Amino acid sequence: MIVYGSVVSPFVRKLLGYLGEKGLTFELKGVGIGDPDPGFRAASPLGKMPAMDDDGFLLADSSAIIQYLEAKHPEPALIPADPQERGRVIWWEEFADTVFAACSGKIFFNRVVAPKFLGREGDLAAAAIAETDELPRLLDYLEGAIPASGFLVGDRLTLADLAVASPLMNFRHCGAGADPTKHPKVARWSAAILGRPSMAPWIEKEERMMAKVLAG
Ligand SMILES: N[C@@H](CCC(=O)N[C@@H](CS)C(=O)NCC(=O)O)C(=O)O
Repeated sequence: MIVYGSVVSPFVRKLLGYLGEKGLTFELKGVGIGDPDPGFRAASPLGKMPAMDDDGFLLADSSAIIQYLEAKHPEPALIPADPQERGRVIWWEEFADTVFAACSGKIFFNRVVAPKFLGREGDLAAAAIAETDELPRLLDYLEGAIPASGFLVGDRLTLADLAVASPLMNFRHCGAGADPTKHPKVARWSAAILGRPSMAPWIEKEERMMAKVLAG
């Protein structure tokens, strides 16, 4: 299986963690925004990452790919069969992929992607508003919702944890990660999820890359 994407995308990071937890082997083919790579363009009609080529079966969108893989490889289940748990996992994935990723995108895109990858100025006012007005209430919500089990749904890892922890890396790259004094549960829970063997090697790679990008 080939996965197209960049390790700094929250949607790609979610998928990489998922693949690691499933124990599936794949090759990550690095592509950037607007990448002309023909394999990527064929797999991703809108040119968005991630996209996948599974032995000729092409699919884009992290959620679509994960639903496909979960049906193909049901064990270990990262989307629970229990109706209530399944509903809550999908709620968290939706939260992560919409409001949370959008907020991280406003900060990460305008402070990092635009100036460092696309060679143009970012909208720093939009980034500042996202950091001061939007992010605190999203983190407050998460802080109040993390159960004692240490997992967002039930008592074991699900897609919910991978999806919601992923954008926190983008906040962290911009110095806006969870502050342990204000959001101690978020800080502890996200460190545990992002430190899992399925995620940690990708995070290390991404941090090395970001250190070079931010220094340049
Ligand atoms: N819902 C999609 C979102 C994918 C997405 O927006 N990816 C961004 C990178 S974080 C992208 O490829 N943007 C390029 C563009 O919009 O042209 C998913 O879950 O995969």
